[in-house]
Amino acid sequence: MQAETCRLYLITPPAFEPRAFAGTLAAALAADDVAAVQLRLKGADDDAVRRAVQAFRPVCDAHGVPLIMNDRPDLARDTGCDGVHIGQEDASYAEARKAVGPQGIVGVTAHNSRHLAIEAAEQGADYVAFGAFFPTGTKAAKTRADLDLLEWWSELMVVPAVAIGGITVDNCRPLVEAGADFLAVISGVWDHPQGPAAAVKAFNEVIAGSA
Ligand code: 3NM
Repeated sequence: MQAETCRLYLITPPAFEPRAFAGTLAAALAADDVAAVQLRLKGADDDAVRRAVQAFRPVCDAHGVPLIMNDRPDLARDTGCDGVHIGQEDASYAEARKAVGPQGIVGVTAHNSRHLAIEAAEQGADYVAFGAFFPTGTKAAKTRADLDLLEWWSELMVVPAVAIGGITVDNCRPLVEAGADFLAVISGVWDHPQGPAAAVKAFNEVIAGSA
């Protein structure tokens, strides 16, 4: 996952019916540029996660968008996902890399910590994720991150930075201008008043129009 300009990184909503949601996802991916899709199904059993991968895989493939598994390197490997995103309490970077191989994407949550981000980058992470930038109802976010962190990272480091947490079409511009490489979004896309496809278009318009 490399980005010349900032790109959108979609994360699935907290709950969905896989086949129905595959249609929603297809419409979102058809609307405009999306860099990656993360399957995030907290608390679901493994079979439910497998069914979701089966439903989403053809959609992501049709749009050339990598499908990234949240939390679970073992399931990422078993289901043939393109990568895995790990938090600080999930598997280690080494386990994640081993599961998805040298070509797989491994992303690591760094919260608001320069130290955790540098550690992940030195280990070989393909991106580090900072957050939460704004209040979010989707998750009880442990930390708040600020624009200084993004600016500092993007000036010093080449490993891409993902910004997450409460990001919407209306509030994302400063993150883009501060150097975020990816905007990871849940409710700002799936709960957009005009629907997900309109949200994907609108995010891309703000990104294109940012300095
Ligand atoms: N991680 P929304 S905030 C999954 O701060 C997640 O690490 C966060 O959902 C962090 O776009 C968050 O709806 C929720 O706010 C993102």
